[in-house]
Amino acid sequence: MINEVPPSVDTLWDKTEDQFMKTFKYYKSNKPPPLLAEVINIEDINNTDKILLLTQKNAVQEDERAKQLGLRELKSWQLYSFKEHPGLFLIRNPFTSNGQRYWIQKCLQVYPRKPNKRNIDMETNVEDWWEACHRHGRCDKQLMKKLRWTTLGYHHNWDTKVYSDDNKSVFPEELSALCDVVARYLGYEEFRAEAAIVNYYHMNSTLSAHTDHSEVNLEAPLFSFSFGQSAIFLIGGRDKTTVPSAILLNSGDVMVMSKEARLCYHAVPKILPYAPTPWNDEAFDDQLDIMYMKDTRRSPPFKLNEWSIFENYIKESRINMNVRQVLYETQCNLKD
Ligand SMILES: O=C(O)CCC(=O)C(=O)O
Repeated sequence: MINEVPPSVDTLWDKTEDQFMKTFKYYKSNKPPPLLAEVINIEDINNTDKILLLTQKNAVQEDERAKQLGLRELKSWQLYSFKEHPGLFLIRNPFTSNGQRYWIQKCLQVYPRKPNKRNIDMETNVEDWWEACHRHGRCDKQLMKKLRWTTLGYHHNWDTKVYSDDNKSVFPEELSALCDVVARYLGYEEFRAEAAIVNYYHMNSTLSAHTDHSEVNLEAPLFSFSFGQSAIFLIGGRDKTTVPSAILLNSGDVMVMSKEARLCYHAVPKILPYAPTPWNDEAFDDQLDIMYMKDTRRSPPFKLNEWSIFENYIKESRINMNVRQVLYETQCNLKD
C-alpha cells in the first residue's frame, strides 16, 4: 500500500490562494514570453466555446448622440458575453476612427490637466501635462513616460480607497454622455458616471491584481474603454483562488463589469503591440466637432491636423478609461 504523503502547507497554499498570481506571472514574463493560445480573442472565431455573440440588431434603439461621440450606429455593434464570467461583457470596438482619435486626444490633452489629479502631482505642479511635454516645439519624453494615471470626478484615493465629497472635480460631460449611451444600450437607464481612472500604459507596464470596491453603489456596472496598443486582461473570481481567464483587449474595445463580475479580481499583466491602426482607418471628419469636439472648459478646441503627435504616443502606449458610478441613484453626495 502506498503511503500518501500529505501536501505541505506551502503546496496547499500554492493550489488555493495563488492561482491569480501564478497566471499573472506567466503572462507578465518576457523571458520566456507567454504562449497566447489560451487568450480569449474575440477577433478569433475559434474562441466560440468561451464567448457568446449576443447582438440583436433588430431590437437596438439608435441614440442620436452616438455620432457626435465618435460611435458607430448601435445596430452595428457586436456585444459578447463570456461563458465562464457571468456579468462580464465586451463590445468590440464600437468607435469610428475619428472617435478613437477624439478620445485619445481627450485622454492626453485635456484629462491630465489640473484640477484633475495625476500620479505626477507628487513631483511636479505642471498645470497642463501635455502642453509641458511639448513646450518650445520639443518633446519631453521623460515627462511623457511619467504619467501613469489621471482621476476624474470623485478622485480615487490610492491609500485609503475611500472616496470623499471634498475630493472631487467636475466629471467631463462628454465622457458621461459616452457612458450613458453604452449603459442604455445594455439596458442600464439610470447609470451616472461619477468617477474615472484614466490609466496610461507603456509597453512594459502592468497593473496588478485588484478589485474595484470603493464605490458605495456596487450594483452599477463599470465601463472600461481601451485605446492604442493591446492588453492581456485577466479576470478571475471574488478571491485569488480561481484561475483567471485571459482576454485580449484591442483599441476601441469596451469591457463592462457588471453583476457577478463587478467585484472580481482583475489585472493587466502584459501590453502587446497591435498591428492594425484603427485610429487611422477613415479620413478626418470635422463634423465630429458638432457638440463634443470643443473643450467646453477651455479653448481652443482640438485641431485634428495636430494628430501626428498623439499618434506617436499611442503607437507605443495603451490608454484605458475606467468609469464608475459611486453613489446610489437616490444620493446626491456620500453623506446622503
Ligand atoms: O487597464 C485596464 O484594462 C484595467 C484598468 C483597471 O482595472 C482599473 O483601473 O481599475
